Amino acid sequence: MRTTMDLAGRWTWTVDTDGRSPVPDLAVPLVGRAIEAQVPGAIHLDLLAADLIPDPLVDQNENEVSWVSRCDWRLGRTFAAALGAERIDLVLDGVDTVASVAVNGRTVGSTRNMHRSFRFDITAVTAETNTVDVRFTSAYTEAEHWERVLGARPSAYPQPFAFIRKMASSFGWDWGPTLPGCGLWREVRVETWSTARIAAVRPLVAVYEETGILTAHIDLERTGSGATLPLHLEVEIAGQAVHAEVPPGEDSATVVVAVPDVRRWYPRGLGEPHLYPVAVSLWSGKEQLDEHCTRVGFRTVAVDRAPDAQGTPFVVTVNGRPLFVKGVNWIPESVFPGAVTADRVRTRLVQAAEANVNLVRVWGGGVHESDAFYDACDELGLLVWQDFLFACAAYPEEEPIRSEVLAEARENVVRLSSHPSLAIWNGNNENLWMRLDKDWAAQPGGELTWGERYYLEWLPELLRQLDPTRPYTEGSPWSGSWAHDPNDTDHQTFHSWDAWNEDDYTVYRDSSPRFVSEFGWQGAAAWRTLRDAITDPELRVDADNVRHHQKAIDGHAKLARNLARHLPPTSDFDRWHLQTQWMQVEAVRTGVLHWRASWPRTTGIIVWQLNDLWPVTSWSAIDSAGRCKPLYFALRDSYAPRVLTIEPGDGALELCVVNDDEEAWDTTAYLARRGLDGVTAAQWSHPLSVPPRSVTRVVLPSAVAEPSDPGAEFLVATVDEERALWHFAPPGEARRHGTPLEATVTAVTGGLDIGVRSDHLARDVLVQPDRIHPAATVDRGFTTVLPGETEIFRVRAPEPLDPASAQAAFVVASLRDTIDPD
Ligand code: BMA
Repeated sequence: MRTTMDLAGRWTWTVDTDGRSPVPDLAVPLVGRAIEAQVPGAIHLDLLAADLIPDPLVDQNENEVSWVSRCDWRLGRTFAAALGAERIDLVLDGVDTVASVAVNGRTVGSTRNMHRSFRFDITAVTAETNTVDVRFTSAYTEAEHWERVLGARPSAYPQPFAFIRKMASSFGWDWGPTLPGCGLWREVRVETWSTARIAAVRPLVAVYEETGILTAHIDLERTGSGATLPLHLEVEIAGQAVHAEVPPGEDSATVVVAVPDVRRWYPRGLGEPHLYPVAVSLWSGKEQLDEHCTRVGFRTVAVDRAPDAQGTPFVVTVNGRPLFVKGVNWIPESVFPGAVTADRVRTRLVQAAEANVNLVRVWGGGVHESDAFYDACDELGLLVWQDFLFACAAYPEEEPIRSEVLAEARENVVRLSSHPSLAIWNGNNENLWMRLDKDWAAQPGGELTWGERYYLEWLPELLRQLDPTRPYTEGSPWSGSWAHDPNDTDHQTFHSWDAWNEDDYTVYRDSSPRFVSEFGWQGAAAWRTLRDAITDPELRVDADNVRHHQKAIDGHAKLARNLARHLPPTSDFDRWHLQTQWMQVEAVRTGVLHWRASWPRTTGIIVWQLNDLWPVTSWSAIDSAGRCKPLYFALRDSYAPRVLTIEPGDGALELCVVNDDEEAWDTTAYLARRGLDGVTAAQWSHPLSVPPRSVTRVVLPSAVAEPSDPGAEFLVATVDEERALWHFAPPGEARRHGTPLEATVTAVTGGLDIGVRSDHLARDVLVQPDRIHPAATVDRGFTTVLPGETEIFRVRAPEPLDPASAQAAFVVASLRDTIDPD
């Protein structure tokens, strides 16, 4: 039977002194020094733990540690091996990135692709005690070499990430620092085996009414003596075992199992994500040689792109049922890929699921996500859209890049094929669009290859061979062909970025793209997260350290310009901080609700972005410390199965009642136009019968929809538990009144309940729990308190909280508190 010895844990780094490494003069000389390493891990983290560099994520230390990325490094350890098996393999699930690997001083293999795994036969060089030595060449040395050889070409960023198969965003992005590192970022082990082993299992599923069909494609590897033996495979699922003989000389087999009365896997909102364990075992006579355990889920998935009268839709359909995609874009959880644990990934995905998300898009500047990521999505009923790893640049189609791309794609298509959550493969992020929109052809290097054949030929062909069960889209955005602009609101997927970059969020309401696979708005990270990342005694909006934690070109200026459209300017940090978070909520909520109300023309939204990989002002809903920004709660509420929104229709306000549920919604809508002091100026009610998975729009009569005094009135719609508000005036122009918020703080088990009451409308009250305690959380974001009502914010923490702590500045604050008195 194959045995495995885990080589995770303690290893040792030394800087490679072959002359290229720009080793700085440190207080403790680096050359010759042994530095403790953790595997899986990353060079920066180990240097930090050894106190050899400052925290790269604090202040502007990113710049100070840039030498680390330019050095060559050696990573080694010793290991004992049990001899006797026919084969001993060193298996590396992830090498970041350019390395040569030696065992007992003999080179056994080399790597130049972080997105592949490697298996090196070390039988001939292995003794009872051994050394393994991994010599990393700086990623820059490799990338700049191929950039010179193949020719520089257009890119959205100055770094050479398109010339090396390494997580693009480790070179920096418009939300991330430039810290490309090296290391063994996934598991490492020694495997010993004889006769044969299971090399790969590719279980594809189909479902016909009540019957699930599992087709398991199994690849074997044999030793020299195993080549002449007949072997035997067993595939077990749902209490059935199906057998297959593998004659001598053959090294693959396909086993088909029918599962009657199958329980299907459904994504969130459609049903339960039912999973079936599958065990594949390999035998030689009565001797078991190997076993591979996995899980599958029976479901069909398709994207309906049949042209219609309005253009080309993009309808994700699971088990034959079309669904409205409530998605989030996912970026790597750390700029140091080896630092991402299974627990961390799971926590984040649970947060997504609790925010009513039903699809996570793994963006192409990151990685093919981990088994832990996909296991969690399978269990949580989250669909996954996985990009192939290309983003925002022209990529060379020449060698050695092409072979590496195809090898990594082949391996990951097989590795991820068992996961029912994996619903869509996507060719790239924005490259087809940028080719046209940024006029790449006219730029230096524009005459060179740029990646089109990956997206339009090679990757779809590879999927046809290895996994025809899942839909493929050539790019995001993509309109289906060059006949239309790749980013066309009438055809397939659309990225909505003009609003953030140039216009205003209100323009979201001007169109209803068929499927919005990216849109978003920046907002500051939680206060505590920024406070921990910036050591200035006081946080100031314009401080260099604060600006360093903003990576978008002109990011602060865009924030200021966008805020100025809705609020009087402020230079006070705490006010600015709350205002950016408020604006992020307003913008994203406006887009989400408008596009949900545009169903069935618009069939999905993927908000940019769920998570962050360092403390930064970015588009994320959850910051790098795992703290929920107010956007998180707005997303949860606007992704709820049933929502209301008041939208400016054709000359009149409309109430849109969105019912993304199995049941019809038979009810009554109550509308009231009220004064900020609560007095009702007009009211109206209307019976509703909203069929399942549909939207009903009701034009509101002018009596409720038209204010007599816009600065002093608001509109509220109530349908059962749901509520929607419409403010007739921007927050800076609403009538002021003297009454302050009344906050009643009560100590309860696990934290504090903060009841907020107001005699007048208190627009957008926010409780910031991290200003009370670093680990405190709250159950809601910006909440408007209606006149005379009380809203409870539940603050929870791992230790008792002093009610007086809630009195500190900006723990409880409303938007109004950020606007300077006239
Ligand atoms: C899109 C994404 C990312 C980027 C984001 C925000 O272009 O694909 O590349 O981070 O917008 O600008």
